[in-house]
Amino acid sequence: MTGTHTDRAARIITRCREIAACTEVPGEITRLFLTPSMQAVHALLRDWMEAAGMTVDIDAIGNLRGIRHGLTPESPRLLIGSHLDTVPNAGAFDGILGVVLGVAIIEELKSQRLPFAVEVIGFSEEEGVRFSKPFLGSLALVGKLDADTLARTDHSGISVRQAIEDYALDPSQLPAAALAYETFAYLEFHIEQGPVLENEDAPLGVVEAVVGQTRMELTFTGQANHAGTTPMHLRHDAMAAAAEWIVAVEDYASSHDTLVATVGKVEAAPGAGNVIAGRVTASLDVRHADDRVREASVLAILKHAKAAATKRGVHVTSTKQLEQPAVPLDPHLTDLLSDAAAQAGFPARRMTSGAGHDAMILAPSIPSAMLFVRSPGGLSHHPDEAVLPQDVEAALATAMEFLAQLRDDRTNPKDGHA
Ligand code: HGY
Ligand code: MN
Ligand code: MN
Repeated sequence: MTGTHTDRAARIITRCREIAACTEVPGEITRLFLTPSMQAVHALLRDWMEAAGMTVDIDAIGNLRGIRHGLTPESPRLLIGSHLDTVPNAGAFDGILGVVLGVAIIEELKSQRLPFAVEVIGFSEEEGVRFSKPFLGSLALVGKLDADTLARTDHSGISVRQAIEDYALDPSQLPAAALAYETFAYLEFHIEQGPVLENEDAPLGVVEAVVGQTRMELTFTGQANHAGTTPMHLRHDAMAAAAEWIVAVEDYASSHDTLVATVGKVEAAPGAGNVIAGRVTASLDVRHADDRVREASVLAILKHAKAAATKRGVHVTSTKQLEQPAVPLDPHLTDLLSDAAAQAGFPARRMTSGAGHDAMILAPSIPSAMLFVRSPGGLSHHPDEAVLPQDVEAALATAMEFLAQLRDDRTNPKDGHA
């Protein structure tokens, strides 16, 4: 690949925006698990990967997997990737940047021989939007897609299993989606999605750990009734109960340092302005670096829901969709990544990720590391999400340096690491 370093960064950004045009909703970026727009994304990436000499396949959960082979078919394998699905009305870089950067790394390698193969993966589902359960793509790599998960249904009653079949994939082949046994490490590039790097005017960050998260759905059940004839003291208003609770969630999290708790989705039934809401379902997302703090916070927040409901004669239930402990990333790989960033001329601060990532699913199985790229405005999960070309260039330069360090590390292992 010829051209200047700014060309290669510009090309990565252009490709992310080409992928962004593959959407279920014209005029915004919305691409959920195994929806038709993912076919167009796979076609674009397959073209770029095959042009870079990679062998490309789609596994049974819909992950796109491209391999640059090593010296032999049994060569150890470095996995680089991120996710291709989005939240509704998303930005163009969350997840996608990590996959497109992976392809750019392969292009930069040209014919350079490495003592390991490189697999670039585009996970089919990380956000958890369609089936209210995140990480379906990476869970398949570590054998954690259980029968209950395959039986989950989306809003139109289609199960995960059916969605796989509708995408012309075969659920019986899910075991074959497992990590190749020769995979020795996972590397994920991702936008920070927060304000830290921008506040410090830093292009890159090296992630040491990913905070834990609990995701739940609460249902407040009261009594629908006429908005005009029902006196206030005779109501069992599910909306008012949920509303009091949502403010209590904000108050609770605001009074506990570094805890974050969010109610991002609320649905009311029957949903008419002249009817008292009989039933309200609300999401809950609680995150903290310390699992004990997160678990205690969830219990306290559920107590607030009970109090807000009881005082109105409303009943409240909750279902857990995700209980994901905090995950430390691999110290040795993280040191190598820090060294590579410094060597490339971009000293990167170390940090914890408030966002969840596929790396937290893989890290318990294989040494994993993450590099963050600055998010201008600290904005993400929003159409104005952006990256700066010079930061993309810094990430690619760091990646090439990291591969060189990994090559040396694997050919002359220091302090027992291989
Ligand atoms: O929600 C998250 O943490 C990530 O964007 N999936
Ligand atoms: Mn996201
Ligand atoms: Mn993401």
